Amino acid sequence: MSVKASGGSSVARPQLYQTVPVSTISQAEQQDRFLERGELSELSRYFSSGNKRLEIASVLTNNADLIVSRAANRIFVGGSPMAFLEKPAEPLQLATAGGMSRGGGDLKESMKLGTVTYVESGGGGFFDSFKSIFSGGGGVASVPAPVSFRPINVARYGAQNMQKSLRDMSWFLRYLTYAIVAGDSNILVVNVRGLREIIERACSGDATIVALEEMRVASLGYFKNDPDSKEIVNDYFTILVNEFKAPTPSTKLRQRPSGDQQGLQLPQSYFNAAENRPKYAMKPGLSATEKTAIVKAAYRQVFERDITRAYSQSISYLESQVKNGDISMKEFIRRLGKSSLYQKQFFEPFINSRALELAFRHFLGRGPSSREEVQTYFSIVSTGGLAALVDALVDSQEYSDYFGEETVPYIRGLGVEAQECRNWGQQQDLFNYSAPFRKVPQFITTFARYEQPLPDQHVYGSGNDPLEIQFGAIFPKETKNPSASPAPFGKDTRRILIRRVRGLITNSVIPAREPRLPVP
Ligand code: CYC
Repeated sequence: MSVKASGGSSVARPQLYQTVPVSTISQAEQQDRFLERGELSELSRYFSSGNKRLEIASVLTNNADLIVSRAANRIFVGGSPMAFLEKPAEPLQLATAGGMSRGGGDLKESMKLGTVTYVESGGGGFFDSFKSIFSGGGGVASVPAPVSFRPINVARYGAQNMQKSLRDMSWFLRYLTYAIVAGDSNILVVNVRGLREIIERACSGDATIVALEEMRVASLGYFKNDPDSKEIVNDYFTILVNEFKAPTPSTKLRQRPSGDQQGLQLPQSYFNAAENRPKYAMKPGLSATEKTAIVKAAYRQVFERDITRAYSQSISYLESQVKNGDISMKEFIRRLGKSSLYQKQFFEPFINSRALELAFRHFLGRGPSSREEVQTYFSIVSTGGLAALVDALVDSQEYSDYFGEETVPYIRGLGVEAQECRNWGQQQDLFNYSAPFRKVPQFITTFARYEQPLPDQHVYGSGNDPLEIQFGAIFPKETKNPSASPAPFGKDTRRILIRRVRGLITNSVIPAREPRLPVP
């Protein structure tokens, strides 16, 4: 079997944004509970504002060019910026709430020619808002720009920069509509945080802020008579601007004691977008309810379910000890691991190498990350059984670095920590609730496969070139060792025979076929 680029999983994809329903449900699901009243009423507010949110998105979408145009005209001088706006090939067909359509072609032409700079709206708020500036009628006026702001000269700025600027402005607006529909600002946070630094390479960040503020004013102009919508639009623009102003976050480095696994980087956006996982730590001053919640979190981590509810079988003496502070959370976890319940659930039904993988999940919150690591812990469990394995994991440097004495171990998946490639699919599988239903070990076989030589890379397939002399050898000998992989159609046997005839190899270099698996 070959190793796939995905490392054995095609379905694990990072989700880079949240919506109100998704984030609420994922919180409740992580804690095995029904939605609470507060959450239900938040969802209810979200759903009842649904039509309004769609309407807002629709109005902003229909008027996107006008809004962008107004911002562009504010920050650029000496040309017609809108000529640089790239349009998608497909015209948008939306059920319009604002109900306006514009004559596209002619307008675009005139803008290109520079004859039209401002676009007149068919019935929206843009032009109105302009009028109101001059009439002083309580409408929306442009916000004053910062003193350091200088308008950008179109000719000097260059076509490419202009295109990017116009593109960016319409992207900002588009992402704003996504966030409004999702009811969650996550998609803005993930995409806008850190942009300032990139954009400032080309021009001042002040210009972007002026443009964003101008888009805010233009957008609000469409909702003059609708205070609720106005508030929603305004709130999301505030988030957008604040995220843009915020400093670029640094990537997170992974800490590991061993040199080869140290320093993998997790981009901050993955961290921001990750589902929010509460961490639980047992501290002396907490209330009884809080302590119970923490103990439950420990059960969920070690037994994958709340055992008090699922089996009415609490390990009550341990539970009261940890609640009283007689033993630390770390000790509690260790003893849960050595309990007969754990033994029955996660040790006895499995061969040692699978029990080891599950124990990694329960006590370190991750899957094994290298062949060496598996081998080390495999020999521990083979000689000392479950108790030794639990001790080794709980006493590891990594355990104390991440969880210390007080914190309940947690799953360190995507968004919590940088993930490795070599165990990617297996690790995603291991985090599934269904992991204990799988009896066969996954990691060790995968790591072993990685250590085989590269598979047959002959351009025409070496099966078509049995003597390997006609098409030339294009790979250095050491990377091309076709007979090292398991013979798919028996052609290896033929090749070995042929080679032997040619006196190229002897018996001694025919490598072992499969990596030897540890036998429990
Ligand atoms: C560049 N603007 C970029 C880049 C990104 C974005 C990722 C770097 C990649 C590239 O050059 O294409 C923007 N990415 C976004 C946005 C979203 C996203 C908006 C959605 C949230 O996912 N940009 C502005 C101003 C204007 C501007 C109006 C300056 C006044 O918003 C210009 N953006 C601008 C320029 C570059 C750029 C000139 C090229 C920078 C460079 O080449 O160094």
